[in-house]
Amino acid sequence: MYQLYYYPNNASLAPHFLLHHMKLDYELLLVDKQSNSQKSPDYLKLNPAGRIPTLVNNGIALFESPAICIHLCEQHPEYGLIPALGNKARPLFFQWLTYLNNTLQAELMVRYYPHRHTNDEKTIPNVIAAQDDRIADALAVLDKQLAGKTYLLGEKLTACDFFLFMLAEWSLPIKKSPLHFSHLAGYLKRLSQHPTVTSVCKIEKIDLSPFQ
Ligand SMILES: N[C@@H](CCC(=O)N[C@@H](CS)C(=O)NCC(=O)O)C(=O)O
Repeated sequence: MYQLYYYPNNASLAPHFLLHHMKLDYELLLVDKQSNSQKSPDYLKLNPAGRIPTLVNNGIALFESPAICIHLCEQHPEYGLIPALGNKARPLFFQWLTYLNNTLQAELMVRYYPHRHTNDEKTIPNVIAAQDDRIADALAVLDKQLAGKTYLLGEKLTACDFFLFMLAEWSLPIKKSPLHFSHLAGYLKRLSQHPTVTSVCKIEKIDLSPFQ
């Protein structure tokens, strides 16, 4: 039994997609972000970073969404969501997952928590505007990679696709949203119809209509 500490449409969404896709036995435990529960003493014992998500299984509490995704993929290789050791696509899997987490997600975090990145409230609109440009630059890189491909790594669905779908959802409100990019828009439309995506988004009450 896996326990996923989550909040709807947060960084827990990619691990949630994987748990559901792999038909694993899991329990969702809401971390009430509205009351800052991610900073409560009990939660900090599991996740000293005070962030969402955390995955608990077999007495191990794991944080960082991409680490959770890799762990789940490796625990259940029969679902083929990570290329096997020795497969040429494996380093590219790590490259793209890291790009998603370390570039696109990091830029989105600044965009959505701008007050943490300036000590002058007047400059918050400037932080947001700068981030919109940086997010668009990252989306352009992903759009180029998707040209002529069904999935980010080619013809096979991997955990990177679920991770990208999560970040694309967060990127919808930005000035140049993912839907402005033709390859990305087509890919997201297809993924938004994937049974794992539709089921999990129904559970988390995420509106998929913008992708249609
Ligand atoms: N690098 C972490 C980031 C996690 C993260 O920042 N989660 C956000 C929600 S999407 C959060 O917990 N925010 C609350 C806070 O920063 O206090 C990951 O990918 O798991």
